[in-house]
Amino acid sequence: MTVSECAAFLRGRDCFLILTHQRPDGDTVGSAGALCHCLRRLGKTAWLYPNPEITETYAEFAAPYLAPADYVPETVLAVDVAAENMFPRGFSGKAELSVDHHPSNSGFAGENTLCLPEKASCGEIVLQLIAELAGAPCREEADLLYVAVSTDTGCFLYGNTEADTHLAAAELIDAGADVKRLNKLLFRTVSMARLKLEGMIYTGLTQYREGQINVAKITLDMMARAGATEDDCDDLANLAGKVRGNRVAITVREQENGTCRASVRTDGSVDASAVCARFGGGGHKMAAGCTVETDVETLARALVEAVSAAWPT
Ligand SMILES: [Mn+2]
Repeated sequence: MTVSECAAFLRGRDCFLILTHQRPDGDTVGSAGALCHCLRRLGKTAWLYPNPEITETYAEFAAPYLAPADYVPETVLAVDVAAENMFPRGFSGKAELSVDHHPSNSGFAGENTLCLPEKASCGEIVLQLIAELAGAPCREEADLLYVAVSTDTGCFLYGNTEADTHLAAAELIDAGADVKRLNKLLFRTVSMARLKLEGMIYTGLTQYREGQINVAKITLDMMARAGATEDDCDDLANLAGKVRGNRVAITVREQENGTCRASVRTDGSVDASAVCARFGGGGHKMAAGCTVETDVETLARALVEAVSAAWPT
């Protein structure tokens, strides 16, 4: 459906419950929160499903909108959720509407799907929806949408960042988004546990092929020694690739369930998805992953061998 069709759908309904995705990030929380706030501005009742996995960083943004336990919604919609298996833990039921930007959106909401895969963040789609519903976003919505847009683009650094992304951010700044506070909070502040964990990861970094392959290993023991939780583990897969001269970064992380999860990031010279497919995983040419029942050292060694075997001649 189009943005205006989606706006008409929302205008015709009431008593909304908005779903965010499992392991919620800034885009799903910020987009859902802003839409919730805008629906309330229109006189509607709207709440967010209390996603049990919201991390400390994003808790303050979701807090004013979390549905009370006895809330009975009439209309359930999902924001930034690609498929039903990404519905938040503890939720059972259907969603009538999907607002999303994942190219892989499964179509779980049928024709009531507003999916714009060319957008870097779902926040940009919600910004358009708000424009259609209420005009300019208010200050609260601008803050929430800035959280969405900035986090899904790694503070406007990732390859998904377009001129449109910056235009959306400019609109949000005009609407009063507190970018100074938000940028400091989201991109220039980390927990002590995260700093300690990064220190251990950098210390343990191993290099192959004159530093063109870099391998980071993260064990449960390191996590425990750093006092790190899942909230401290954003973007760990990007650390190894920061070394000058890197072409392939491999990150292997030990999981609680006895498996190891690996992520492979490349400059495109080696097909990460083909490498990970050999271990039952997959992904894209420049970013892929796999989960294997083995230990960190064994998986790291096997991946280095697989990458070497695929090295361009
Ligand atoms: Mn997103």
